[in-house]
Amino acid sequence: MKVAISGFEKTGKTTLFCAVTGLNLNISYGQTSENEINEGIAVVYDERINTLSEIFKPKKTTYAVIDYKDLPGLNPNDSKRNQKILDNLKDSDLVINVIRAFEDSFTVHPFGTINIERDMKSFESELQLVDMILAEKRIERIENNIKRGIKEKEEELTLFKKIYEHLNNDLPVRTLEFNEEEKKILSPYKFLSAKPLIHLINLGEKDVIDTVRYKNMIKDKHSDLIYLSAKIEKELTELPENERINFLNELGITEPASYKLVRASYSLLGLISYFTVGEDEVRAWTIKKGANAKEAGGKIHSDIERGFIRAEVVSYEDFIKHGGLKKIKELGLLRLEGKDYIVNDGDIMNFRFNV
Ligand SMILES: Nc1nc2c(ncn2[C@@H]2O[C@H](COP(=O)(O)OP(=O)(O)OP(=O)(O)O)[C@@H](O)[C@H]2O)c(=O)[nH]1
Ligand SMILES: [Mg+2]
Repeated sequence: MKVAISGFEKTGKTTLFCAVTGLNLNISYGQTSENEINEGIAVVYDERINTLSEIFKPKKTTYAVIDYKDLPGLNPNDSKRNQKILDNLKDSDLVINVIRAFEDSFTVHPFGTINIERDMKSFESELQLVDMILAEKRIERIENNIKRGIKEKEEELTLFKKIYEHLNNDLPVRTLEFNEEEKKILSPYKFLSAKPLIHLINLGEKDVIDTVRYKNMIKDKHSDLIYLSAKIEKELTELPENERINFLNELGITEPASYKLVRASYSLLGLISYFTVGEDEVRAWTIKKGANAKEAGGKIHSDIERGFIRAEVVSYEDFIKHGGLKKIKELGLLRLEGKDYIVNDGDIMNFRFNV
């Protein structure tokens, strides 16, 4: 599972990447080369893990993580270069489009002016263009094969034509519905505009408190917008813990906005966490939403999946409400679940297995 940070040139992508990964890279002033890609890991901060750690005082505390990569910026006037860059989105499961809303006379805005809606649309169009080329190539290939008497599936041709038509109407593949058969046909093809997308509005430092001005700039209601200042977020990661807390207090907020962004990415990727607890380690384990107890155990070790017997489960809420395992057991709240149990986000689990 990988998140890609993309968008037009000089919008603050690398700054944001540093903020979420805690890496301290040089922020470039000239044009980045088209193969300059940064990769790193972002910690998924979770209040619940902190609380469990305070209770168990373990030797080790382990948060969930997700992979992030930072791509070079797109240029509105160079679609050839853009296509090469966007090729790197194929292996990503979620795309973040960083939009510049900060004023800075030293850094040229790719379009000359701040306009959030235009930049949202332009980025989507770049993705759609790549997808149109892919659909077009596929259609051509199938039609040529049919001409040469090679057997091809009629449904496949119809499907790619439907996708092409949709893109040609300036709509992303994401908004098309597919039946099971179509999904199967499409599984080897990586349409970029089918991937979940977050538009991230990179604000000026003075604007983080009052985002109303920017919210008014957008006509349509979008649920997938996140507002933050990449510069502030990067600076926050570089501060020692106590200074960071003071800084946040001054802004009247409890945690860095980049934590929220990483959590939003996690949930848009369809991921949830279950926890294991003890004196050695308190740990979050990442699973796909809908995974069963047996699969969840397999994340720890394949032996647990193979020799799965039962899982002892208590929800995080029950655990906190009753203050610990002893009381939970007395009250009979520690459930014994079988292999098909669908794990919930925040389940505290212990596996019984036999190999
Ligand atoms: N004022 C302000 N400047 C920012 C912010 N984010 C980035 N910048 C500045 O914008 C310039 C580009 O920042 P980068 O993070 O390198 O932007 P980028 O999108 O990675 O650039 P390319 O990879 O070259 O497309 C630098 O001079 C940053 O200091 C921000 O939130 N506020
Ligand atoms: Mg960059």
